[in-house]
Amino acid sequence: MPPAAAKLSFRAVVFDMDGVVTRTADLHAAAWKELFDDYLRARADRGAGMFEPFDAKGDYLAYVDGKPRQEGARSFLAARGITLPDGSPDDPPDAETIYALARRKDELFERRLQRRGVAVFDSTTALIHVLRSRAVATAVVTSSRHGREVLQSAHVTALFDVILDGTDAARLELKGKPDPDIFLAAAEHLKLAPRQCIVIEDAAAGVMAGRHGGFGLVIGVDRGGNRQALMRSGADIVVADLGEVDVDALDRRFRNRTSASPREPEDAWRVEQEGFDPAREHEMESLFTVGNGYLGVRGSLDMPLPGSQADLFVAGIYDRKQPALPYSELEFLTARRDEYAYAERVPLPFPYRLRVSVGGRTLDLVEGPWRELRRVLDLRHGGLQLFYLFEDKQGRRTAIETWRCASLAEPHLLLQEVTVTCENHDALVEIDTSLHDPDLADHDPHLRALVPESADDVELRAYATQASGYTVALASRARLSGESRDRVYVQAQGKAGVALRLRRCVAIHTNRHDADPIAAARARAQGFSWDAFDRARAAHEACWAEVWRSADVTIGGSVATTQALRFNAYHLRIAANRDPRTSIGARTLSGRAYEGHVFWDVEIFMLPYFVRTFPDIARSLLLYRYYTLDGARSRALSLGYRGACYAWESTVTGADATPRQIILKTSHKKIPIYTGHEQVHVTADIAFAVIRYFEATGDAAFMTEAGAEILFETARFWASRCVRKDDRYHIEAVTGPDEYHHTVNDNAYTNWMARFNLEHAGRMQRWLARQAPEIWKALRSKLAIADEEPALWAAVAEALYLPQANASGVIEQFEGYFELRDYVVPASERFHPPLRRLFESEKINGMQLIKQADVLMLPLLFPERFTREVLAANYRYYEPRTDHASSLSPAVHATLAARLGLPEQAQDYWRRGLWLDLSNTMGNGALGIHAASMAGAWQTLVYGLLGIHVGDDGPVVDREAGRRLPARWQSVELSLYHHGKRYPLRWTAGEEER
Ligand code: IFM
Repeated sequence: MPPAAAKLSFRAVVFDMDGVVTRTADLHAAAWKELFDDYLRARADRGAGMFEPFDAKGDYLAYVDGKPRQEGARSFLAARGITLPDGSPDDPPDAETIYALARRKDELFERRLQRRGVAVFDSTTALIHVLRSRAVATAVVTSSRHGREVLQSAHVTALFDVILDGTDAARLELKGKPDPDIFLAAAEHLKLAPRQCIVIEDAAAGVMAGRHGGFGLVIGVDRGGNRQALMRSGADIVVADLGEVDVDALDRRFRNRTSASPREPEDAWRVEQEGFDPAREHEMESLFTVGNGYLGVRGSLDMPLPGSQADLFVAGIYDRKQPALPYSELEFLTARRDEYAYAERVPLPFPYRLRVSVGGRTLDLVEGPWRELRRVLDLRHGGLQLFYLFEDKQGRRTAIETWRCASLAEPHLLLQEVTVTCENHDALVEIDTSLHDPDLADHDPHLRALVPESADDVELRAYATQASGYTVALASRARLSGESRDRVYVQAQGKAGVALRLRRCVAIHTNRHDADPIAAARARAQGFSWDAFDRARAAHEACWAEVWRSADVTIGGSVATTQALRFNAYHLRIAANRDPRTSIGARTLSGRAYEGHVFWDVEIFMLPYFVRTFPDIARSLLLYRYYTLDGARSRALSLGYRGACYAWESTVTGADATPRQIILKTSHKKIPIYTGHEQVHVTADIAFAVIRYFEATGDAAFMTEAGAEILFETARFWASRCVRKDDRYHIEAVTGPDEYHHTVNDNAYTNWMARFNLEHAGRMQRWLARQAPEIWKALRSKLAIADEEPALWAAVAEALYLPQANASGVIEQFEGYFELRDYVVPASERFHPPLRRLFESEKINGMQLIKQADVLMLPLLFPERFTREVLAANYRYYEPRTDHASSLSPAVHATLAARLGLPEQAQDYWRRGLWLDLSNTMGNGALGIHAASMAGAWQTLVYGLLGIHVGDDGPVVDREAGRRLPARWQSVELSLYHHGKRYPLRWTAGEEER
């Protein structure tokens, strides 16, 4: 008798129909093509735009695949900048409405169906038979109204316990994919929870729906060219055909995945990862970073592997560029920059390093053999746990559990706890806690090891940076439980089932804060009492409880969304500290990308978040700009201007650290980078943030001590940077936020921001002269502000040319932009890092293709200055021309789509930003998380989806918010600061109707 097959953990599989079960996807694609090509050609013939045919692959997959017909038509046309009225279901097929087009598509599809009949994928039906023989229920869903007929003609209805098609979806008022409604309804009909089911889909929108519905596992089927999109949309596995699926292997994946997917409220407090995938290990290290803003440590394994990027970063520790380290992508490098000693943030040795051996055998993932690995990031308490299970050929199992944190209460202190249990055997256990890295030169090429005088009970390590003269000292103490002395290397007899516990503290100091960092590290480590370990942990956790009082956002009805929001809030908090001499790098202290440089990301994307959650951190981030004013002044001078011109990429002195070129690793081609000297809008962005901070906090002390000086010096810069031609001022040779176009004149965004800067400097001068005349006097003399200067700022502001909306309501991005070759971005080219574009940088400089929101930043930052019509016209124009190669872009589009009453687009863009790191949707998480996107997603939720308005009486949620929020949400709770007071806010579904 064959052995009985093991019971499977998943209870049902929900199949998408077209392209997964039936071979109907190509019929749909062909019908859409015929429909759109006819329509677009007819439009072009009457002079409304150029004819650009529908791409039956790219456009089909991106805009219509998996969606209900009306939605598909609307979303493709929107991508081409065409908006049609919805019309009504009775519209004749030749009417120019969404309903009419959808109906025509239906007719074209039916005609094809009748001609060709329906074939099925045999591998899919074979899988269904195996599943059913193993007591797994099956369902099929489709947004096609003909779903049932199609299944009947294919003779497969008997294979499914539940069938839901477009007709059912309309009757049940289910929203189309990427909303998860139809999958959720299938699970409900099966009387199962989504987490007990697997979804199988071939469309990116469907994969997203499965993911957002909280299904246990989502399988993508790539029938050609769609693998990346399916992965980016959140597929756990992508196969070319279901013939590749082995049900038992699938069950293992399901068990691993479901232990990681959030379902219970408590799951929203942690992020888990099971198993080990060498290709994704660097990405995991970024996600599982612990830190406290003073320092960050990547979430590497305690026993690092040769390829681990087990970095410690201390804020503000930079050194001269090492060309061998990556810049923003692994595929390119930047040259050595000898002239600047603070060009690159320094990776430092891993402070939690362990070597463990049991019975003389090293236990790590190289030596193995390991059976289980799990990482759990405890968001609530700011700690990381790792669980390893090793099992040798003789079946001897050893479990290692570790916990680590970077204390939020005492930022120079790291704690670690290690438990080793020989589960079913006795053996000698050895734990070596030495911080020595034999490959220091490779891992940390900036460092020269110093030889500090060692002390008996403390392991001391110190390093000097090559050019910048920093000293970093680490002092580590470790003690095995039950012992009375500390040892770097411990040995103990392990007994079956008995846990051996080791605790460690590591102190980290640098000469940025301590004259003698080695002594300071030693003193802190030696001063640490083991009796106080639990107290130190409790103090750290109490600080996190405090963090969550201000930063927590909970979504009733979506554990996964709450988890993502908390994950982002966790990362934003561990990126920031209250040291006004440092700020937040684009990828925080979680990775090497962008060399730890500080961009406008802080002032425009993150500041609005900190201002409302941790206003003291916001203040400190602005003070960083105050302390780097001297660098900005020297920069303005060296460029031939007055005042202060902030660095596009900044480190610690205010000097510009942007590389002048990058080098492609493959071809060694050198690509010039213009952003450093041209992206001057950052100067006005900082002034803008100063004003917004002041408005939100009323912090007059900040304004008089630092803010006003920033405003005056930056206004001075603009007054000298603007050039007068005829009767107007212009700003020439700049790069706007869209980095695909350099050396342009009158970039609308730059000009608007400069004008804001000039105007507000003038206002502040008048305010200061009135409120604090002594301070104004002192400042005037310190900065040698001539009597006529404030009037000049006002005059330049007044006469500064601001590109205006044209007859269609569209503002030209810069002089001559509309004359460039038009380019509507196909879906397949969206949301990728800009690497490929770099190969053709000069070509794209001549096209209308843009990298990220540029003109659209204006209605985002100045909502009251643009009518709804102008906002809509610009959104319609620029959105299809944007490839979102920057992680900053989705949140901007999400907020504006929400304001425009386009909830589906808003939610779609929002999810992209919210899950950008957790889903690694840009594929470049290995070098660190994307802090601006995280904070941008928070801004979209608060100001876009919830429509929160902050008036004199504090923040208020818009009564119409429910129209923009996902239908499944029952409530949102959060709190915001305004003028020193924290306002708890709540939105509850259905309340507006009451
Ligand atoms: O500041 C951004 C810029 O807008 C696009 N490139 C990446 C930078 C860092 O995030």
